[in-house]
Amino acid sequence: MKRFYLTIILACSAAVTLPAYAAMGNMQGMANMGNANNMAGGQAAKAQTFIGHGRINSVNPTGTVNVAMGPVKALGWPSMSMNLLVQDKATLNSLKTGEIVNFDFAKDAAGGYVITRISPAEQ
Ligand SMILES: [Cu+2]
Repeated sequence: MKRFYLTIILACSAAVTLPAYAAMGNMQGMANMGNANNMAGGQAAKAQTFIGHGRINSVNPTGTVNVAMGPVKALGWPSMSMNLLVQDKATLNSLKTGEIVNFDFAKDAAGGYVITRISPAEQ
């Protein structure tokens, strides 16, 4: 029975992450994104936190924010707009469209990217 429940949990986690993946189809300059896994490599990648800066395009009821973000050199990403999951759902309520933010994000177990900390940037 334990194995059965574990499967359910994994399936749910994948379903939550799917919208983020779907949104990536709209992004420009995503050629480098697939390399992020290889570049960071193995166990170290899971714990690695990246720093982002950008403007919020939308706060979505699915628990993601769409951010027009600057380049992330550590990942080889150019500037782009993308959907990122927000780990702490309570912080979604404090975010507004058009707001300039600084955030930390990391790769989650399902291979998506999740914001672990986000705050208004000083302008
Ligand atoms: Cu992206």
